Amino acid sequence: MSAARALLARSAPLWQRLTAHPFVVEAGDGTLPAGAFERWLVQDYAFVVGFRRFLAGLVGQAPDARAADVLAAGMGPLQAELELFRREAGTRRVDLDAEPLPTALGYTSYLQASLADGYQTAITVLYGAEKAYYDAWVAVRATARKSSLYWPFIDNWSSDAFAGWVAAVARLLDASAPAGPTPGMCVAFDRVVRLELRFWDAVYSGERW
Ligand code: MP5
Repeated sequence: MSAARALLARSAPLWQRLTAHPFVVEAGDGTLPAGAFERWLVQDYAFVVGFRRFLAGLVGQAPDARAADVLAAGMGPLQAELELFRREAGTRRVDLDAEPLPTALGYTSYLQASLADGYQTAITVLYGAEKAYYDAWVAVRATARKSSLYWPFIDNWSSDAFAGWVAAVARLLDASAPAGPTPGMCVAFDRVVRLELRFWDAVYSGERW
C-alpha cells in the first residue's frame, strides 16, 4: 500500500468526522449562518496566507526539479483564492486583516514549523491539509446548489483541477516514503486532521483569545 493510502487508512475514524462536520454539511445545504461563514472567511484567509509561506518553503526543500515543479504549480491557484476571499470580504464588509484566532494561528504556525522537520514530514503535512479540504468539499459538491452564496468556495476545493493537484502531492508523498509512512509521518498526519477539525469547530462555534 502506498504511503498516502496507509496514512488515510490509519486515520479513517478521525477522517470520517471531516465530511460530517456541521460547518461543511451546512455550507453544502446552504443553511450555514452568515456569521459562521464570515468567521471562516477571515480565518481561512489567514490560513491561506500562512499556507503560501509554508508552500514556498517546501518548494525550497524539494528533492529534485520535477518535485519542485509540482509544488511550485500550487502557488498560482493560491493567488486566485486570495482574490476570491478579498472580493467576498469586500461585499460583506468583513476585515480580513483582523488578528487570527488561536486555532488558525496554531495551525499555520505548525505548517511552517513542520518545515524544520524536513521534507518527508512537510510533504505529509501538505498532503493532509489539501486532502482534508478536497474530501470535505467533494462530499457536499453533488448536493450543493450552484446558486448558493457558498458555491464558489465549495467549487474551488472540489474541482477536478484541485483533485489533480492533490493526486500529484500524493505521488510526491509516496515517492518520499517508498517503504510506507514513518512514525513521524503518522504523527504529523494525525495532527493535521485534528487541526482541521479544530479549525472548523473554532469558526462554527466562535473562538476568543
Ligand atoms: C485548506 C484551507 C486548503 N484553505 N483551509 C484549511 C483550514 N485547510 C486546508 O488549502 P489551500 O491553501 O486553500 O489549498
